Amino acid sequence: MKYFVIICILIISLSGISCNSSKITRNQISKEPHSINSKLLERLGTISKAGFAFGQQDGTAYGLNWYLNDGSVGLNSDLKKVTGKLPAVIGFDLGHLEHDNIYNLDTVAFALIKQQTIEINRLGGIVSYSWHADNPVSKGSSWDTTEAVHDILYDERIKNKFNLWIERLSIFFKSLKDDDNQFIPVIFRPFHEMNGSWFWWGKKNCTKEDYVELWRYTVERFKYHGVQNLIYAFSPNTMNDVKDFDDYYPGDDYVDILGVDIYNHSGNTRFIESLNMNLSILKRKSEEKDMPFALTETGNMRMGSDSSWWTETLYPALHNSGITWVLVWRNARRDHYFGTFPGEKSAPNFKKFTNYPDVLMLSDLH
Ligand code: BMA
Repeated sequence: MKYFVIICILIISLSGISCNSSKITRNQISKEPHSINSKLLERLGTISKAGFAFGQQDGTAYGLNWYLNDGSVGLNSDLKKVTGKLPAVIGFDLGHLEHDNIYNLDTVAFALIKQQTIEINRLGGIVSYSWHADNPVSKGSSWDTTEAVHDILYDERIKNKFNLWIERLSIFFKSLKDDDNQFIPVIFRPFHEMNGSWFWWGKKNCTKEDYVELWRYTVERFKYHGVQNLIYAFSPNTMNDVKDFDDYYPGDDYVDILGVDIYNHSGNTRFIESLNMNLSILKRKSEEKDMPFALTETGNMRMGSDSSWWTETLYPALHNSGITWVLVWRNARRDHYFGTFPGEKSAPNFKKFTNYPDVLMLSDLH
């Protein structure tokens, strides 16, 4: 009997192995114990136990009154000028890399993005890439809502163009190596805010099924080009309910991290309500799927007249929420900034916020 049981177990486990090996998914690959990506995922898990990492889009590339496109001055940021500390997460956008351009859509040089990615990784920070890709059909921007997703999937000419775009991004991703010649794991957050209709991959501009297919196709294409260092983040815009997540979710085999983009555009009360509701959806999903979750974009356009926003509005909603990081959008101009900067009204309050023990800047990650 004992031997019979052992033989049964062997047969079951062997059949399991053969099943799995015929369909090893990307997500399983990223979670292999020694893979580079699993190390970053593990780190993200550890971070959320201590608090949440704080980040800014383009934060080390430019700020109010300064612009760094040669990389010679090292890492600086408006937030560092205010607090003495660099952010723990830096977001960059890859829009226009699909055309092999030198600069992205916000005139940040890809050479600088690469150089700073390497440097941020060396210092123990985290890099997250979004992709405001142009519309492959109309040749307009991401905000050109001419239908394109269906064509990428089913029109050979557009598909070939998109394949070339993915190939160009692949070359960039594969060039991200550390001092030991190992690939640097980065977060990649394509086709974001799909439950809104402002991008060509958004709600009214393609079917849900085509959106999911586009995501999966993109992941497969990167795999085809041998890209191994991407951690995929799926992030809708503020969700009305869980349907906004479920309708577009590409599946656990194609996603590593869950996120949401929520801005303080409709006042603090609405913002806090949305955050609470949305983060509780993500928390439930993250527990079910065993994936980290993050507030992948946020910001308040009215910080100048709401100078205690950081500690009185943002912090109470994020404290103990379980998120791994929060990323505020870029400091582009005086009428378009989402972090603070020296002399800005909320700067002292931001400094107070970053002194809270669970708000983690780069130097707090160790
Ligand atoms: C938007 C704005 C744009 C920018 C885009 C991509 O939210 O900041 O000015 O081009 O993000 O970074």
